[in-house]
Amino acid sequence: MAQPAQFAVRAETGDLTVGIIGLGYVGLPTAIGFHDAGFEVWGVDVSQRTVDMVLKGENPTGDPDVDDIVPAPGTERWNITNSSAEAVPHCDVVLVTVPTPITHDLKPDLSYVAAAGRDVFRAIPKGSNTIVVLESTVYPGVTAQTWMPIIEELGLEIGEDLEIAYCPERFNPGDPAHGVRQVARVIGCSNPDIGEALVALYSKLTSEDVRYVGKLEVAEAAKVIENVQRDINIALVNELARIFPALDVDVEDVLSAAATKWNFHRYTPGVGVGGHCIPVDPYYMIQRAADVGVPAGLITAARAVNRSMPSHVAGVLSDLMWNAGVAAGEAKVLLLGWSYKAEVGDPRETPAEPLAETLMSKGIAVGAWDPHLEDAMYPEGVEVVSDISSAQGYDMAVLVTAHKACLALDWSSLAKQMRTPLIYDGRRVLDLEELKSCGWNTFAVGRPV
Ligand code: SAJ
Repeated sequence: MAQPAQFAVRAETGDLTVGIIGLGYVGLPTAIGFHDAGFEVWGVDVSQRTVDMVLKGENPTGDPDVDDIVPAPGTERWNITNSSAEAVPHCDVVLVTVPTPITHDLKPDLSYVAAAGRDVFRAIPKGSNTIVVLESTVYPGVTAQTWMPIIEELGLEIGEDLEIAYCPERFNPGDPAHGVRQVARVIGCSNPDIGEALVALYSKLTSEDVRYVGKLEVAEAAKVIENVQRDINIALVNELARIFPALDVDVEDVLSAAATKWNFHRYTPGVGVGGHCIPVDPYYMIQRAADVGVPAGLITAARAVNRSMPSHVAGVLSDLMWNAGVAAGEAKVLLLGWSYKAEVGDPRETPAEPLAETLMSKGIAVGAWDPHLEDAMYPEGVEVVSDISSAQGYDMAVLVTAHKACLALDWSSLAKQMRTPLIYDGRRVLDLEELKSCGWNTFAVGRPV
């Protein structure tokens, strides 16, 4: 990599080679975005299946917005491999977009960040001053804590062989209005010149604001708290969705009334909070606060509220079916939607899973229909309904994911297929009056029975 000033000039003219490590739902659109912006791109993924699909111009991510934009085989400036050792020596800057999940005991799993970093650092030519940017969501301090020991172990020098920086991904699956080319970015780096050089680079990727915000930890913290705030806001409406029905008040009426105030932020209660961001990122902040001995009671409590929603809803559904005269041990529930979010085919951390598990633990059979998911993506025990017209004899239909395909169902026909026509709107998106006119007995999260 040239000196920061030259880097910025070369960023302006697209005369840089950009490496992207991890071609998932963030990395692949990022690689395509930089390629479209005129840069030479090297994309790396450890999964041979992913590499093979991308090389064929196919989309391995599951985000439909990526379906038609993967460059065709043989496209210029587009290099795809499973080897960082092959790619990194060609690159002036390397972006790392690997998963940062949580373990089963809700602790941050940084193994992908460490492994990707090690592969990249091993391949950096001495004296090249290659910039390595972590984009994965982590908590403040992780980039330095995870990567510096490896850099020292390999005998590399910051400012000579490489620089490290942090630029959080702000990618929103299934939302073309907020793709990698339309979201604002922040950049953290201990070296302001490198920070500003990266501003020049990312300004070629996105049309929105790009700014250097200071040291790594500032940018790391900003991304985590963006999602912590969202989790807390959702937890508030989920808690209210349990309080107001007990007061014989519909929470949606209350939230819509409150939303007439200029700075009330409207969120919607639901069967739970899924995905690889919102239910995960708060645990990074909780861990970091614990590391320094500062309590994170509110963040922890919000997670507990959102995690409790699937079992709470399962209890409500069981009572509703019992009250409707459905014999215990015979009850069958049909989940409409399984993916964690509308218009994407992604079951990660979906609330549908604990909802189904809790229902099945009560002896209630569970079927699921989601046109965005392949049959193999469902857990054991769930009856996969591939064709909704074949769903027969269910007692309760539950809207779990507000896919357009769910909203567009032929509700009259479905009512006739049910043994007991009970419907529970788990996302507060259905017209319950219309459903009632189709013969359904209607219920919803946050609505009095
Ligand atoms: N959810 C609710 N009520 C709400 C909003 C969401 O129950 O009012 C649920 C959803 O059903 C889903 C989960 O929360 O199960 C997460 O939904 P999300 O809309 O936050 O979608 P994500 O997880 O894809 O979040 C991404 C995040 N983007 C990044 O981390 C870069 C998040 O920061 C964005 O704000 C969010 O997209 C977005 O705006 O859609």
